[in-house]
Amino acid sequence: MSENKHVAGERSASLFAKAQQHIPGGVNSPVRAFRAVGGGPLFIAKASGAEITDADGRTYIDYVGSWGPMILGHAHPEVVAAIQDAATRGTSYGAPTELEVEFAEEIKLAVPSIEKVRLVSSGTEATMSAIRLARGFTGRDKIVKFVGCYHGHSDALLAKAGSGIATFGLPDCPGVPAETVKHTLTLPFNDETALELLFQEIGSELAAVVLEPVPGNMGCVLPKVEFLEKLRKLTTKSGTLLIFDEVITGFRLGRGGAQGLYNIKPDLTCLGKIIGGGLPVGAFGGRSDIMDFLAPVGSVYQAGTLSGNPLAVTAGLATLRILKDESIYTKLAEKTSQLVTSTVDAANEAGVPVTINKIGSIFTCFFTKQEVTDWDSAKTSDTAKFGRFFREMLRAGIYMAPSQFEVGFVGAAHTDEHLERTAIAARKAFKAIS
Ligand code: KE4
Repeated sequence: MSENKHVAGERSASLFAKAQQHIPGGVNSPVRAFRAVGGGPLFIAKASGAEITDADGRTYIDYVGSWGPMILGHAHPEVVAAIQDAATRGTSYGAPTELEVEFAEEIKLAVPSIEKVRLVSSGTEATMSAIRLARGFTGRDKIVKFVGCYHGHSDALLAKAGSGIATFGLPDCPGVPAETVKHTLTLPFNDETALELLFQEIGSELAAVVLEPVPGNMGCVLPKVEFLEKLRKLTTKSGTLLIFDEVITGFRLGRGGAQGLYNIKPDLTCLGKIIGGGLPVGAFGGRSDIMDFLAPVGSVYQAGTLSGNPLAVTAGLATLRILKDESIYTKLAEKTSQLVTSTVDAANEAGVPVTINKIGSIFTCFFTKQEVTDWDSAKTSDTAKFGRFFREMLRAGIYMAPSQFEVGFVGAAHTDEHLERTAIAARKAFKAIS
């Protein structure tokens, strides 16, 4: 009997039908439409702690956390109070504020490679600006990214691998002119040989290499330490800037992010998600000699009406200040290990082959028995089986990322009771799809 893929309630379903008349696909960001997992999306009415409630009044344990920002849980009392208080003093001035100085100092304190930082309003803006800055600073055009890494939707980064490693990038979607991506080269992640070959060939022509040091956008993939170390060595030698896109990992894998964990110092770092505390904030920062190429000091132009918005910075600042208690990260890692162990046990009990990658409080359950170390191995996952698992978990009140190639997030508000309920749901879900 074919499964009814729709899990969402009537109110979500009717809102989705209405939304599609006004908004492309009924959503303001594609992944939210549930197209990778089938059925229609839940329309969320409210959230608190580790739980979200949909338009039909059903509550779920949330492992998406707004795709990473909600590390402290939804509607954290201190963050909400700070926003409410700030709002009484106006919501935007378009002028510098003391808050932005305090925020910059907090970021620099946590991420020592950042000597100067510029705020923007999204991760996309952060990476797009960092690429322009790297090109302006080096006077070079070519950049390198890695297959399976996503850095937001700016044109130069919407490139897919050309045939062979040293050929020009190809547009990854319509609307991106070939000229815009012809300087974007794409390599396989975790592949030192490919890296060495490219740098031998054209290292001196490369403005920057940008990567997610711990990729989350092909699902959670762990870097080989020697790959990161080789990358740092080759970029330093060739005068190429190393850009860490830590939009997911920044303040997620610890206050120092992935660079703190792996002890690699990039030239520029991009941040987002957590630093906004749930409001729109992105940032890019790094060496002063590079950052001072930015207008108005230097001539690389970059700007933004709501950059450093006082309300968003207030939410971010409140969040970062709470995260100064680094015991939070130890507890997050413990909870994540507990969740992963129970998931593996459930899968084994049902005889469903899975590979789970985790680090800190992010994880992905790949529906493949292969080790997942890059995009080629990630895409061996059975996405249809993942979709069935996703819907079984949703029916059981567990809200996971609606794509096999995303990460799940454990937050400070997830309790042992949440983890136990999730383990019970997983045991039933794996049995149902086995
Ligand atoms: P935003 O422009 O969405 O704030 O950030 C883009 C971005 C940059 N770098 C990394 C490593 C990212 O993961 C992202 C955005 N992440 C996606 C999901 N993995 C956000 C969800 C969405 O696109 O709706």
